[in-house]
Amino acid sequence: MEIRIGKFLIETERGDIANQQDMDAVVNAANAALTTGGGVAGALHTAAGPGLYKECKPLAPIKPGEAVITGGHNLPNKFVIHCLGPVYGRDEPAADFLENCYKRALELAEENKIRSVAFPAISTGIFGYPLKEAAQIAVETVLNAIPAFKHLQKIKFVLFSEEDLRVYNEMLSEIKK
Ligand code: AR6
Repeated sequence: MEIRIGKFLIETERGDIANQQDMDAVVNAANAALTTGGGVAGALHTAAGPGLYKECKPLAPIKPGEAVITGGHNLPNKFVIHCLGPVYGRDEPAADFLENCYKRALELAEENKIRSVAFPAISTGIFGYPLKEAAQIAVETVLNAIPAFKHLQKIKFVLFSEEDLRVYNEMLSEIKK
């Protein structure tokens, strides 16, 4: 699904964050040490090759709500923005940390003149954040940031399951009305 807000485009799709052609940057749901891990991080590091971790290592550790940017190495994207989301039930206030991840990722995108970014549903896998609550924060944070964008033209939310895609699409349909 896609919705247009002025010149800005928000898209959703069911897919793999490690296979995003035509996007300047992809976002990693990282761990504090910026090591390979599983889920999104595992998929991105595997596809990017060992050069990604070599570039990440000196940038670690990062704290919940923080983000750092690296090259895309063997990925089809020029950049990877690594965000550390909150572990649900441990890093509080979780909503603030998650919001900061999206804010910081968008700031880094702007600073690097990035036009398009694909986000996974940060924190909603191994870190246990309920999908619907996390989706609301993701969508609202992007919407609030749009007026300040100078370079960004497109955000894509890449969801791993049909159910997750449905939740995002329902939320975006509400905005469309
Ligand atoms: N493409 C898109 N979405 C995916 C993919 C993929 N290839 N794989 C999983 N998802 P997670 P977190 C979905 O666990 O909760 C890592 O080991 C998944 O279904 O990747 O922030 C790190 O090293 C879920 O909806 O990230 C950290 O230790 C969402 O992406 C920890 O997990 C996020 O799941 C981070 O946990």
